Amino acid sequence: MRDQMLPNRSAEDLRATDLAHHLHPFTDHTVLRAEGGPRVITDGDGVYLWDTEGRRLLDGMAGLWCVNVGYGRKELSEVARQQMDRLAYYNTFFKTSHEPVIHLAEKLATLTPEGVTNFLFSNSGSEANDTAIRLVRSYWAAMEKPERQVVISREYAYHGSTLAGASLCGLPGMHGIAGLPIAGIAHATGPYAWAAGHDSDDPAYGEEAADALEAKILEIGPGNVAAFIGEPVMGAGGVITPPPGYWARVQEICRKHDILIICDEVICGFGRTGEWFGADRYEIVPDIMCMAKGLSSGYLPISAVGVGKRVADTLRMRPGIFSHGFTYSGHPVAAAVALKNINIIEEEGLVEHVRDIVGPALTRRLGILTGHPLVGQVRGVGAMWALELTSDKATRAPFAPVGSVATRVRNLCFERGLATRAVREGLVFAPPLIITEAQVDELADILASCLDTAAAEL
Ligand code: PXG
Repeated sequence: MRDQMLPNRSAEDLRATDLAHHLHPFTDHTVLRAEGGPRVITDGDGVYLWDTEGRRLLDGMAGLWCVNVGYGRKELSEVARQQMDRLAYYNTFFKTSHEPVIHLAEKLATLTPEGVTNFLFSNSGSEANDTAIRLVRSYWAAMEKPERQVVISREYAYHGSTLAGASLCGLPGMHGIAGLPIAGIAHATGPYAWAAGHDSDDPAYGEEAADALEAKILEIGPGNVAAFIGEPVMGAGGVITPPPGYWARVQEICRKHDILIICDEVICGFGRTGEWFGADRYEIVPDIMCMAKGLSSGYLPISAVGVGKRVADTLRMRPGIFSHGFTYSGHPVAAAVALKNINIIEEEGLVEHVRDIVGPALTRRLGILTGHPLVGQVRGVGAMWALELTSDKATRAPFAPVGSVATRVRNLCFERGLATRAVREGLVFAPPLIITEAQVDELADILASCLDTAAAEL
């Protein structure tokens, strides 16, 4: 089958050609060249990937936190083919629509938290977050409070890589390009218990971490703040779980100062936390919620911004145009695939599978590693987990240079058949939601053996 699509070329040829012509995201190309080029992935099935050397990898990251239903779903390719044959493209501008986007919006309204019943579509999480910023600012302009412009994000947040998305990020590397962050974005201290010297289940810390948001609001002046944006659980920043009481207190603070809440569900949405959305898990009532990744399980690019009544009414009930949108907003093929993907999640009970099987299995198997000499903390929820490595469990000191041991463990994992990501001095896991208990065992066994090897090398 593959031979019909792509010329058959050697692994070496593919790597050399990639080095010659392909600029990669988030990559040091001097390192890539020194290492002889990228690993080239050719196939995926279930939770497994294969590369050009024929090596099998258990995908501990569901691609980039997105392949929720796993690889190789013929139902999705079939729907895409049928929709392409029927109507490959039409836009949703200028008073037109099409069936897939209508069905998808209707379906999302049945899944999202109460009050979120209207949806704007785009193609990526970054575009969804850009859309959210423009929405909240235009909401406040419609309310005749145009001075409410600032969007408050947090340290360690990841919200994307467009100019606005990168500005919202709370990761210093994301602001390394001139002009970033853009105006009107601020960052509060994030709820990172490990770095603050607390247990991740310490309720006193939950309150303290939320109060950091209020301090930032007061510094800026509540009358200048449009919205707070947060991932229910921070993903790319290192699976930073909110301490108990954190989201309740954050919402209390936002309500007190009349600040809109944007929930970035790009990673947490569609079952990852063992609920449909992180908002369900942490009882968040969002004004706006941004979805991507698991919306289509990464089979095609699509994102959605769910808009609660308060903001939606300013668009729906007032004359005037919200000058925003993309050629591919609500692309019919992507929308059809997203809808089918949601059907699969429902029919196979994947949200319940994460809640009842995957979450408990990861809690058990990764939890044991807390006793490992290199491991300082294991934390997570549902199917998103992190291990913090440390050279000293009492002081929580990282190794020198920071990240060196996590990177070594990551490299060993790939060699032994497990795809994972190193974040600072930690490792993160977010496997496809279809992972079985036996496959969780396989993941944990490989990880444990790599930690042992790294510990022995030190
Ligand atoms: N919000 C969140 C919470 C994300 O995790 C985005 C927005 C942006 O989505 P797009 O589709 O524009 O990439 C993300 C993306 C990593 C990694 O290495 C994580 C993401 C993207 C790329 C790499 O962990 N998250």
